[in-house]
Amino acid sequence: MSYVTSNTASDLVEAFQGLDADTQLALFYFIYKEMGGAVTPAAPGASTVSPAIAEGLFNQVKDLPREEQLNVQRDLIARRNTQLTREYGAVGDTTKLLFWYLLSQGMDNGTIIPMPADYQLPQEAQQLLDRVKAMEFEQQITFFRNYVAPMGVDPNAVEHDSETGL
Ligand code: 45D
Repeated sequence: MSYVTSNTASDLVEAFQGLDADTQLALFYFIYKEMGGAVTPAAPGASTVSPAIAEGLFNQVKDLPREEQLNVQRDLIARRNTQLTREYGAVGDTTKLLFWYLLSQGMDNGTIIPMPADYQLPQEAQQLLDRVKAMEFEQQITFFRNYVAPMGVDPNAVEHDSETGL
């Protein structure tokens, strides 16, 4: 798979990755909120997405207790080696994006732990949000793919861990 990545987009990925995991989660959710109805699973390019796989991953998270739902998302960002982060790492980038989208929708319909109502986005994250808002829709999608792609653990790229059996 290959996409054109502008320097700005990859700078931005690095800037996101420089935030702590919780701030990344919060920022990502604010982005979802900003995008509003712009994203639908029928968006162009849906051909490379596997909705059933994204949903299977999502359902695993949904079935966890609330605090665990949050921890799984932190694990993905921190690239901790777990069963779920490896399953995530094995799916295509657009499927990863759909999975995150399902999570954010789950936050809105009460099946996934919501943001604290009084949460304030830190200043440096607010600036990154403004940069994303300033991008064209297509650029945003490319950026999101590049952001979610390296999350989790690529099961083909890590040694077998005898302690966890993973
Ligand atoms: O208590 O081609 C904090 C598809 C603080 C279709 C917290 C697509 C402490 C095919 C950590 C903040 C739709 C896939 C709690 C294209 C605390 C296709 C919790 C496009 C509780 C192009 C924070 C898809 C949490 C797109 C839980 C564009 C935060 C998808 C969670 C975009 C944040 C998806 C989440 C986006 C953010 C998803 C889950 C922007 C998700 C954002």
